[in-house]
Amino acid sequence: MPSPRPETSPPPRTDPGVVARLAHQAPSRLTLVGLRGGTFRMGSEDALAYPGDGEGPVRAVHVDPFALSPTTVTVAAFAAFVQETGHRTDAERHGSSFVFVGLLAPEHRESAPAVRAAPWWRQVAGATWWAPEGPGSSAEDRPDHPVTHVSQADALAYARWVGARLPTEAEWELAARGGLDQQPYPWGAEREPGGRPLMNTFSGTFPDGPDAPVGTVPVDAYPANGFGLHQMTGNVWEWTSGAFGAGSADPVLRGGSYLCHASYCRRYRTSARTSATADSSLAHTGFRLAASSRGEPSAGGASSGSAASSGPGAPSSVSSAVHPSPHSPVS
Ligand SMILES: [Ca+2]
Repeated sequence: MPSPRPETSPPPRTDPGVVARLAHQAPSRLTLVGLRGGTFRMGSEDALAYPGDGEGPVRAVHVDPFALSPTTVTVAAFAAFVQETGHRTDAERHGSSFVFVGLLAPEHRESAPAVRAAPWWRQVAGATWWAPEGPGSSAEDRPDHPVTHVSQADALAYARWVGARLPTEAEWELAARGGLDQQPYPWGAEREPGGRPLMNTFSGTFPDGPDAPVGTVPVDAYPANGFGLHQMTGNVWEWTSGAFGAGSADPVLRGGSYLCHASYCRRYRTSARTSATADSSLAHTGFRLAASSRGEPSAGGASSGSAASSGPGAPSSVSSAVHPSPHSPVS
């Protein structure tokens, strides 16, 4: 993952019209899927795993009951948050964010500096959640795509606003597995059963020869896993509240993205992990929300505070939208 960028300027200003039009399309309620938790086998030591990422060893981990959003937070939902709070993201404050070179118009490819260790990443001045490929681009054509160019700090701010939180790493993995034990994909052992892609990853030759469109897709574009959760792998990396460990306190990201490809980064698996600094913003990183089933969320509770009094498009509450689930993870 690219590291934080030097300061660039000037920071772009959000277009209130764009934000308002996107916010208008936000869901009126926050939906979470209740999960029973339990003990599951976390991590992987199989042939696909990256031991250096700390995927192993496989260990039994207990997770208390919790709830998770079935999709990542959308552009429209994030717009509702910005409209209500005026939140400015880290990318907006820094004045730039990182974008995959293949998504950029030719003139931007020339002007945006490449990341040395990963030259397909370009640091694009003015790339933000509402202008994902920089000036001249707009997220207005993708309200139902995952919001991107959001740091962990931005994700936490959104989560607080709705009275939720980010999932722990163990919660995320239990959820991703969808009730299956020790399978690399949320649906099982095969990456593309019958040759059918079940997640949004890079198809073709990475990075210059894609044979399919590259970039985000709507958050529910592929079938849900056994717990009713969409795209736990692929589409965008997802912030968790966990720390990477092994000497790094940086937050863990899970699930892989539309840039994952078997040739260099097979991190589109249930146990795969990576990290980035908490203020990093990237074109392939978003988040989903979690809440504990009892005793949480603490800040303002589930149905009080700013979330409940928010305007159109804002989630009404967490607890009233959380529904009990018959799902139970493997023992
Ligand atoms: Ca994902």
